[in-house]
Amino acid sequence: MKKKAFITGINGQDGSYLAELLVEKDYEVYGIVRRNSIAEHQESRIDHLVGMGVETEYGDLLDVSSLERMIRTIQPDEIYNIAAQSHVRISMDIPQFTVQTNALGLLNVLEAYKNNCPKARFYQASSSEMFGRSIDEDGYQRETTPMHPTSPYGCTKVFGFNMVQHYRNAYKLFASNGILFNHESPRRGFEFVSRKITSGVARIKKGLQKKLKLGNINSKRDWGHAQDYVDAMWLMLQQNNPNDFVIGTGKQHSVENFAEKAFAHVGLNYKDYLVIDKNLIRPAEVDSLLADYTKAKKELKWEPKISFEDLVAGMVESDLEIATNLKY
Ligand code: G4F
Repeated sequence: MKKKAFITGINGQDGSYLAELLVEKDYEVYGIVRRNSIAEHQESRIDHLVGMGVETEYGDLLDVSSLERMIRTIQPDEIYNIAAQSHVRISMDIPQFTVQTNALGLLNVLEAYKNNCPKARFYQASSSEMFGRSIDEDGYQRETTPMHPTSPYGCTKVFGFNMVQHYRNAYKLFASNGILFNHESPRRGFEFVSRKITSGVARIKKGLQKKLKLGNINSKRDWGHAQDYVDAMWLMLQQNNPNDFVIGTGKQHSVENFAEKAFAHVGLNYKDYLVIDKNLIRPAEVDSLLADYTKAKKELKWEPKISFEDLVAGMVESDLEIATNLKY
């Protein structure tokens, strides 16, 4: 019999790559999509999976009855909770919505899981944002690094992380946390810095934009490719026991370096186009994220395959194609 997976956030960057991976592995894939009054492009990342064993329904992490009904009727073997208000800066503007969606929403999914299919395996999208400014002496963050979140988003992710551990321990559920560091792709939302840069570079190259406005270009991130990271999510649920894993590349670049590489890819000097906009600087910032993914490497046999250079180049190329077809 085919395995069944239930994904919240299936139409996002990670959800769409994960759905592709699971289709490839011959799963039946089910997902919920939040209804939006502007229906266009809602499912653009997963359009190509229609008719390939992927089914979606309208739902919401805050709509307990539909969550319960879907999980009860589908009886999934694996549940991936990826949906969230995932933008750190925006979580400072809409903290209550962020807490309801990310914290109470996760709790709703956990409860639906515990009450309706406790034999399933559960993945929670935890985040390196949980560490905040906390760094081990050697400059890395790992599973044992203390968590001191510096944003409402980070706080909700710490809540979710602890809840998953609590449900695992109290109810003996197979529930695991993936502590994922920043991961990007051509499917990344335009409001995150990587995509803002690569779409800006493409538009500037095509004469559609003159300047690129950014906030803090000194912060450093450990950027990987989302496609590599969904492999790690799946691997976590194939282990003998539930556990928590840091997923990253172990390499770090500044925002400035990302911009430099992206502009250089199209033969431009970033210094000629970059403008610092003080309004884009966050009230609180995470300066440095760098993953020690030794545990994942050892236990999951997972390693990132796509380099930073290929990630940036691939995103710029994809955005050049979009800019050429004027699909903005
Ligand atoms: O791309 P960002 O918005 O990602 P951020 O805040 O690191 O969060 C991402 O990674 C987390 C993992 O640690 C996830 F949990 C989270 O869901 C999300 O995927 O910003 C990256 C850096 C920040 O330091 C920010 O201040 O870029 C800086 N930045 C500078 N100018 C900007 C901009 N960020 C954005 N979004 N827009 C700018 O104009």
